[in-house]
This record gives sequence, C-alpha cells and structure tokens, in this order.
Amino acid sequence: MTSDRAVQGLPAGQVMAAAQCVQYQEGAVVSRELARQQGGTVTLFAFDAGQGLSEHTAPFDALVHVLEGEAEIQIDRRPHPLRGGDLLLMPAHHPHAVQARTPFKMLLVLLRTALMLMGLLWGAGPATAGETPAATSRPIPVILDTDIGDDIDDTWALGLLLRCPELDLKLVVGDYGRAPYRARLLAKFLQTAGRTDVAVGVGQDRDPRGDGAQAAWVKDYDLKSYPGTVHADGIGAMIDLILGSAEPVTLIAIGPVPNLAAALAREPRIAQRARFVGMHGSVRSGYNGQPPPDPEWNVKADAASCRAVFQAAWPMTITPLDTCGRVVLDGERYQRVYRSPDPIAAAIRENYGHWNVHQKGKPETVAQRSSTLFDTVAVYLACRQDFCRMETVSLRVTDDGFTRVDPAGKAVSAAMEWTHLDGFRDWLVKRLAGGVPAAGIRPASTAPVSAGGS
Ligand SMILES: [Ca+2]
Repeated sequence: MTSDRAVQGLPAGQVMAAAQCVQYQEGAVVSRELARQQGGTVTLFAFDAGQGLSEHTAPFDALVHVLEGEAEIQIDRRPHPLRGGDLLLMPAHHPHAVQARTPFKMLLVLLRTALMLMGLLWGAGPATAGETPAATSRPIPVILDTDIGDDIDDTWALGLLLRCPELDLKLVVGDYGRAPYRARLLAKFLQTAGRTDVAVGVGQDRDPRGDGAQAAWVKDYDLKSYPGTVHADGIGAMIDLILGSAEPVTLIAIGPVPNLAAALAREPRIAQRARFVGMHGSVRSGYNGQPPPDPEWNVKADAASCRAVFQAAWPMTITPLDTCGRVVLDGERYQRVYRSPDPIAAAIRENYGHWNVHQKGKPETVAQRSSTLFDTVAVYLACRQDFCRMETVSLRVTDDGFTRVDPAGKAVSAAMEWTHLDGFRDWLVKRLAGGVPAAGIRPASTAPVSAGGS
C-alpha cells in the first residue's frame, strides 16, 4: 500500500512532541523514518548510551538536529560535541560517525539532489513509499567474496550484483575451498553475462573438497578460456584493489570468510580502506524465522576467520538470518524471472536446475519457486537499505558459530526486520528479470538533471 503523502505514520495537522515519536531500546539504535521524498528523507533516531554509527560516507548532505541527550559526531575524524537543541551539517562525501554519550535522540534530514535521476534513468521506476534508490551518482567499487557452487543463492546474488548500476563490480573471489571449481563457475557466469571486465580471483584452497552441486554447468569450461583477468592469488588481488582504489571499496561477503581473515592477516591496512557488507549471523531469529537464534552457516563453517573479520576496524553491515532467511520468490514474481529471456536470468535458471538435480529436489520445484535467497540481501544492503529496519547491534562471534549480542562485541549495522518485504521482492524481480541494464553498460547520457526535472 502506498500513500500519496510523503510523510508516513504521522497524523496531519497535529502538533507532536518530536522526541516522543521514537523510543529508546536498551543496547540499541532505533530509527523511525518520518518522511521520504525524491528530495530526501527525515528520520528520527534514539540511541542508547554508548551506542553509535560507525564511520561511513554518504553521497549527500545530512542535517542533524539533536532533540535530547548528548552525543559526539566526528566529521573527517574531528569531534563535535552536541546536546539538545544543537544543529550540525554533515557534508556529502566526508566520513562521519556518531557516538551517544548519554541516551540521545536526533532528527536526521538527508538532502538528496539528483540521486533520483539514477533510478529513473535505469528504469527502476518512480519511488514509492519505502523505495528510493540510495544510489550515488558514481557507482561504488565492489569486491565479491563468495562460496558460489554450494547453496544456489550465491548464483542469484551474483546475477543481482551484475544488475545493480549503483555497484561497480571489480573482482570476484571464490572462498571456502573448492577453489578451481568456484573460479570456473564465476568466470563462466561473468562471460555469459558479457562482463569479462570483472576479474576473477582464485581463493585459498586449504581444504580442497572437489566440485559441487553446479559442476555439470562448468564441466566443459576451462578457466584459461576466460577473456578477462584471472588472479591465481585472489587474496593478493583483493588487497591490491582495496589499497589501490581512490575511494573506499565495498567488500560483499556471502560465504564463510577464510580469504578475508587471510587478507587481514597479510595486510591489516585494508580494514581502513574498505567497508564490509555480509550475509552473516543470526541475532534474534534462526533458520525457521523464530527465536532462538541458530549458528548460521557462514559463521559456523569457520568461526575463527569470522571472528577475525568482526574484530577488524572496518564498518560492517550485515543481513543475519533475521531478514535474509525470509526471502523466497514464488508465484508471479518467480515466473517473471523464470520466463525471462535475459542471459543472466537464463544462467541462474540453468544453474538452479543443475543444483536441484544434485540436491535430489523435486524436478517441478525449479519451475515454481526459488530456494531461500539469503545472499541477495547482502547485495541489496550494499546499495540501499530502505525496505528493512536497520539496527546497530554489538555482536561477538562464538567458537560454536553464534553471533551473540555483547556490549563488548563489534558494533555492526544489521538489517533486523523487513518493513516492506514485498517491496524488496519486487525490486529483486525487476532487476533479475532484466528490467535494468547490466552494470557496466551506461546510458548514452548521464548528465545531471535538475532536481525539479525528475
Ligand atoms: Ca553463500
């Protein structure tokens, strides 16, 4: 349901106490979006004492109005103490971080300029409530670290990533063993998608386990035939790309993370130059969508590596099972992808078929519905976060693969629940069915359009 009013959830013509519109939650950052228009958003935040938002950069100006409490906001690492009544402008493209000294509430006004343009140009359609492209005018450089070839959702996530013009995929690296098999899958998929500009990195193979469920799709594919670059040392390629990039790289991780732990051990400086977005953990809900949490596979498979990644200084955003475990496509939405002539959709469909045979699934399933598409949510979070409620939670990785809430743990921004799951499904389908040009194919003109023109 969409309202014509840009301001959701507030009665019109009624005076409200701003600070009463959002409530504190122990050990958490709670946010409530009050308004969303093409020109920007207005959001209320309530931070418990000690909570914060780790350093990040936004492509637009943001105005903070403190309602109550005390906080420190850093802009370009320079601290600014703030208390109730204060205003502060956080300029676009300058890294900033928020830390609550006491329980603290603020109103945040994001001022977009020509950002909507991108969604319109790329056929994403006009924004509806809960759907505004959080796209930057320049695509974000991305590395994908993936255990593609085990569960099938990595293949869907790679297809989605190639359909996100907000993201500029530079390098894909297979993680968690089966290195030659994963590299061949990645190379053939990229070649099929016409994206051989993307480099393939071979991950470490300390636990070779042969081929997996999609082996039939690459049985005749020779990695030497890939027209693009293949890095035998995928970990070194990640390090070089992160340290050599003029702007921060987004690392999207959708599998167990031994490569990333190895990269951090080899070159700790990468944590200062990249942000991590991952499909990891289980905070309140487990695999069945209910409490208690479970040891999630990407954490449990190599908890020591995951802990090293959580201890690094980079800002982290995750989709735990709480949100990603709920994404399945079926019905008309699924049919739009299943029947699409788009080469990426076709490659996903073929791989899903091979995977289903290997898993001894019912043959008719492939024509009816997807499996759970956990990893697609990490790709989504790398470019926008408006269909779910984000919460800053402090998490500790345990030896048995849990991500436990612990004030001494790593503060991560986690997608804790869907506010508009159908909106996400529609967005996913629109991209996977081929409604948006592949990233890397630019429209003829990307000249800025005045805000009034869109
Ligand atoms: Ca995966």
